[in-house]
Amino acid sequence: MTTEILLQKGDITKLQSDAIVNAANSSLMGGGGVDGAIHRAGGPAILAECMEIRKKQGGCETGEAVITNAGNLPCKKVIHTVGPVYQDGKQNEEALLANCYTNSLKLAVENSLRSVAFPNISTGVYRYPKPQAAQIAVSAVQNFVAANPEAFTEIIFICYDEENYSLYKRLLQKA
Ligand code: AR6
Repeated sequence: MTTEILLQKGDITKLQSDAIVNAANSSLMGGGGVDGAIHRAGGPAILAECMEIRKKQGGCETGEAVITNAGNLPCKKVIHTVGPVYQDGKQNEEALLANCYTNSLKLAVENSLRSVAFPNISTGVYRYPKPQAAQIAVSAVQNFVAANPEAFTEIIFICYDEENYSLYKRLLQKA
């Protein structure tokens, strides 16, 4: 069986994938952008589990991922990962951003989740240049799928803005 890598435009909170990924911050206490949208739509049960994780491990480091319930969302689980704040491209940003995708997928496998949707991590408040971020995201996911061909039925890149959507479209058409 092969994994489909799909592209969609829209709001990640509406998706019924097994897991959706949140572009969180290391406090896990919520914020703006996609993080705010997920907590608003999912309700307080997600934040309550984030606080439990904070108590246990003190938050989540950049490039790492944690998993919680999905509250009122139509997906089963939310995977929270913390993208790097883009500075000058010389602060290990590329490896850290790739880790977000890889570690989220590892966590999905560990939890037997077969479909995962990703937002465009770090490309909002964290200012990662969108063309580079798209390339890193697509490569990280393609590499994971090549190494784990049975793990997923589908992985969706969900783009909220037109620029990201057309960047991903070009990259995925080449694949
Ligand atoms: N569905 C899908 N994508 C979305 C949605 C949505 N509902 N809303 C926004 N996006 P950002 P970051 C896109 O800023 O750069 C938060 O405050 C948006 O267009 O959400 O990783 C956290 O708490 C952009 O392309 O995340 C952190 O403090 C992408 O999601 C910080 O922002 C990521 O933008 C993380 O910054």
